[in-house]
Amino acid sequence: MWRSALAGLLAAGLALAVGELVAGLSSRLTAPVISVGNRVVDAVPGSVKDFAIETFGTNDKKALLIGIYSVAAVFGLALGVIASRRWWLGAVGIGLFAAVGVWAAGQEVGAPVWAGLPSIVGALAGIAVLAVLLATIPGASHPTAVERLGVGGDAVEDPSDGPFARRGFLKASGAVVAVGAMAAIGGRWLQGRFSAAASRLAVTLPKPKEPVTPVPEGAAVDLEGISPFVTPNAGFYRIDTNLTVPQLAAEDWSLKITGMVDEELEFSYEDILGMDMIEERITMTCVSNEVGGGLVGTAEWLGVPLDHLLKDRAGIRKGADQIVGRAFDGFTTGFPVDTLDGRPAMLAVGMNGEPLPLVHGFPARIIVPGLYGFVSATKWLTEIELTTFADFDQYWVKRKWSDRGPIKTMARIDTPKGLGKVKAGPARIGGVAWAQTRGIEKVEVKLDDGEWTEAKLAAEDSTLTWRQWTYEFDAAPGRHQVTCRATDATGETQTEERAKPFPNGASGWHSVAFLVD
Ligand SMILES: Nc1nc2c(c(=O)[nH]1)N[C@H]1C(S)=C(S)[C@@H](COP(=O)(O)O)O[C@H]1N2
Ligand SMILES: [Mo]
Repeated sequence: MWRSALAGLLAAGLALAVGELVAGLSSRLTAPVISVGNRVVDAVPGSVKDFAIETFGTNDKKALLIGIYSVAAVFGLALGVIASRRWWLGAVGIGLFAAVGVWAAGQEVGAPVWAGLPSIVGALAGIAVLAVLLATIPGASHPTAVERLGVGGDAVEDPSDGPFARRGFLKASGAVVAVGAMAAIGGRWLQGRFSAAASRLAVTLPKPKEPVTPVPEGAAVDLEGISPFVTPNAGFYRIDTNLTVPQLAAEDWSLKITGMVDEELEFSYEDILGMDMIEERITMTCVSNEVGGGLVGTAEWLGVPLDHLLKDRAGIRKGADQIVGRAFDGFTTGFPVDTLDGRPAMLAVGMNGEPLPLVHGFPARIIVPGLYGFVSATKWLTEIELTTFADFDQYWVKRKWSDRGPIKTMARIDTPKGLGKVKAGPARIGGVAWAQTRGIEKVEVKLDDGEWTEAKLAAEDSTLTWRQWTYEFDAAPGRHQVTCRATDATGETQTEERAKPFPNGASGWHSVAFLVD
């Protein structure tokens, strides 16, 4: 029985591995596991996305893939057992398995009619392997055809006969594992050919008309554990719906501006790099960021103002109230035309002095100060459409999230960390606060059940970036709790009321417990 189960597991594994290999043959094909994962991401309601981010952080995608592999493994084990009674049921099972893959692949954005090929070829390989392995298990049902190939069957009577006979199960299994591993590794390697990394490396960014102002003196506090004022690209949070990073070469990319405009336009990457560039430090925030969470970061973005592209070049027609960003991966965003109020919203091509990293949207994305990423920050952008809120619901609005995304005022404690240790005596607490486009006026801190006291604000960079703060106190031994809250420059203090990220961003005060000794 364990051999039958193992045979099923190996057949399922080989089917997936061959699927990877076939997917490596064309940039228009997607490996079955990835397609199925993409459909899961599409289908889950916003609350589950929230849960996934909360539980697995930015490992949510790895967790999903592990989940899919686990389901496939259990399915394979069960199938092996069933197939050892009636082998053709095993074949039907693998066929059903493949049907899911074919369907999932067909749903990929821009899927060709032959999108199901990796699943179909994978399934045929899986069925063949299942048949061969079953033939090496005494008493297991298997197609008589494999016997004619000299595998199993009568040969089982004689251990020395035929390459796969009798105790040959282990040999055959070993061979399947080896072939499967080669197919999977080879497939991943072939898929790597479609990477846009080379295209990105070849890019030389133009200089902005005026270089970004340096971070003002006193805006970045010297305190261990506080977030660096400018977040390095490698440490910048990544949130999107993709299991694999969309690969879009600059040479193949273009940006269309369509819809309610005076003139529809299309620009190549060269065209964009030839335009006047601005460079601005802007703090981005994800709507899924929990109170105290890390889905926020500040970068120096280089790009062309949306004002230039949409107002000077295309011309926004009267009546248009929504700017929709459409991405290569099928994702969409939408934000009010009114947001173009002079703030440096841009089509960004550079991040912290480099071409946009692939995970952050190479070749180009939108950045709008003051709006959560899910309504504005379209990565791998291919089209900007002018339309109305009445006419179009963007990706997350279809999933019941808010259709407006102003960033809520928030203060976060960076140091000490939760249950962190602090030495008794003079000590410093520190963190960041943000209220993009409004600015931070005040951060207050409360120790245990004490009074609210004002923290020391670092110098302000701009209203578009976060502001660091510190608080000095005399740490007495024992366990303590610190809570913080920010007041924005309109005079509004962030609410204590706890809200989950769904549907328009988390609220509440961040608290951290720490130990003094
Ligand atoms: N094409 C595409 N763009 C996208 C998304 C996406 O899923 N697909 N996610 C958005 C969300 S929810 C956020 S918070 C930001 C995150 O940008 P980052 O990964 O560069 O930090 O990208 C936005 N742009
Ligand atoms: Mo987000």
